[in-house]
Amino acid sequence: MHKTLGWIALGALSFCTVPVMAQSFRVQCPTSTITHPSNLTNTSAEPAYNGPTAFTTNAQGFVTPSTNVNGAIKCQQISGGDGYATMADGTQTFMFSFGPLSGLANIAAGKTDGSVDANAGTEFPSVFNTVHPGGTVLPGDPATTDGAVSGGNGSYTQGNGGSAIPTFTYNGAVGLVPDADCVAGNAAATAAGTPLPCPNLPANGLSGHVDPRQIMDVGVMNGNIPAPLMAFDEDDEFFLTLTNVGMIMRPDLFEQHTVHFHGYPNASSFYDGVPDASVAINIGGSFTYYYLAPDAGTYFWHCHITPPEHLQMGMVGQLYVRPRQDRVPSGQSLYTYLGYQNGVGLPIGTPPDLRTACSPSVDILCSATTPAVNTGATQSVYPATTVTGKPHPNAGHAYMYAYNDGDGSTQYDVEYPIQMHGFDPNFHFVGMTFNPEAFADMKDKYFLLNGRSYPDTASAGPQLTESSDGRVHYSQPMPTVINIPQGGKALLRLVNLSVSEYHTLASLIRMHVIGWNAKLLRDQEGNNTEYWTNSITLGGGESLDAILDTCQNRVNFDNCTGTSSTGVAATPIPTGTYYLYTPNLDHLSNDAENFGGMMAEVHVY
Ligand SMILES: [Cu+2]
Repeated sequence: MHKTLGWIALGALSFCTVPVMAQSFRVQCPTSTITHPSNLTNTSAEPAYNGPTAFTTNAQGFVTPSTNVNGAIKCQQISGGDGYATMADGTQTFMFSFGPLSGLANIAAGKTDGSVDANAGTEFPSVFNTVHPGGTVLPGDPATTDGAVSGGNGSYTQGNGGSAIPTFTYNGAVGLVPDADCVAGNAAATAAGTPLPCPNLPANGLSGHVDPRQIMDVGVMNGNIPAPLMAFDEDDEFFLTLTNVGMIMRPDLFEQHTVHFHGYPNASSFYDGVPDASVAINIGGSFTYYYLAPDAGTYFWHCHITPPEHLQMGMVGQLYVRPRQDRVPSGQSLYTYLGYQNGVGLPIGTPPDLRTACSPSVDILCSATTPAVNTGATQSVYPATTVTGKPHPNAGHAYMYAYNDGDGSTQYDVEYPIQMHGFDPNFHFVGMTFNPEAFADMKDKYFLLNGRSYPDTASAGPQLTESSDGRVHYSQPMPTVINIPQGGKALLRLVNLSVSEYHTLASLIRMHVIGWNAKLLRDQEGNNTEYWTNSITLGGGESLDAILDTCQNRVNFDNCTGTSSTGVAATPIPTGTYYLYTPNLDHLSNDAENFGGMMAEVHVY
């Protein structure tokens, strides 16, 4: 009797449990949200900043924007899994790693450095939500390898200087396809006059449904170091889909992965990526993280599963938010237009924006206080040529800044995200070969800038690695060749993501340090606390913004002309190759080679 009851109870339980739901890959990139309603703004373009967003309370009692919607929607898809990278001594190293699943053509084209369109895999919905054209260029392999187009895996060159790298243009979400079942079901129901099985399906059939075959074709062994760059703008909403494709070299492991935006003002702690406090992503599943972008600055991100292991193995990436000040209309005052000064200045008659009306008397947590002095700096566009007649790489583009400085002090001509990093090849070897890994024994032997050591840092374009699947992958897409037009300024967005080491970088061109840990260096009185130095040192988990200024005795923030009050003329430094390098000599090596390591070329042209 007792036994029978038990079986009945078990049977009842089995009715109560939810059906076994297979995990599946999905992707999410809305074209309209409450914050960015498509009837009020083009969500696929960054609008000029014309004052703070005005809000109204809708019929349901929610606060919604009514006019002046700022920012846009950005989307990105990444894989979590494994892969290989090539070190400067020729060694191929196994990694646990993230790889790109959007913006692949941009990344292959080298749009990961100082260019204004260096958005890498971060895309507007209009780009992200496009279906691969298919045809002869199949959606899988060509996106990350040259095998399927060039007809073989033997013909490729390191860097993008060779002709063997195929041309492809697809920057959308890998795997995104119309939901065929829903499309067919709706068509049949419409013909039969019965209720639609998928009533909310858009006309194009896209509902976040993906073809898992395409995801796996591209995502497996797709590892990049650094992990995919994420770059978006203050006021944006960011939808980031992580797709865990598993680690094909470690079938014994069922590692989850997460995305943790380090030091970032998250929309919700649910998206923080700390697995014991929020959610982690299993193999075979996708998850879309959601972020707002309230504060400009240089951040970074990493996986938060067993951090010493997954970070050491390569799951570390770069992240930055461009400031609202970039979008001030040309000719307007940087000091007044953003609504600093509690409503004085700015778009006529509008109240200050509470995010940027940074009055120390009312808000001591604001990220960029109003400058103490109105320098009269105004927004403009980069000229066609520099003072020495060199073509400006961003000619015609609006001036860009690291922060909402109000005085132009963080303006730059080109920007380079640089990850300072290193790893222990022994740890990576045992990570591939099923041996127990001793965290305490970690000792870095390779020292990297953006996943490469010298001389590989100096080769332009993405670097490729042939992995154990016999295919060629873009393993290290970001070069660290810093090209500065003579008299101009390069913003270095520096982060140290090493698990085990402090790192120091030195430069003969003075570094103007203007931000630290995603905060403008300025006191509460509005005085700049920036400084000039020839070397910076960061611990693991720190970021720093330094401007390499190729103008000596600079007077004007936006060109290398003029004379100081003491009669010293601003003068561009000579053209030539300079170096950004570590003065720690044991970090100027590639494992057993006693040269290489953490060094990059700075080309002043
Ligand atoms: Cu991980």
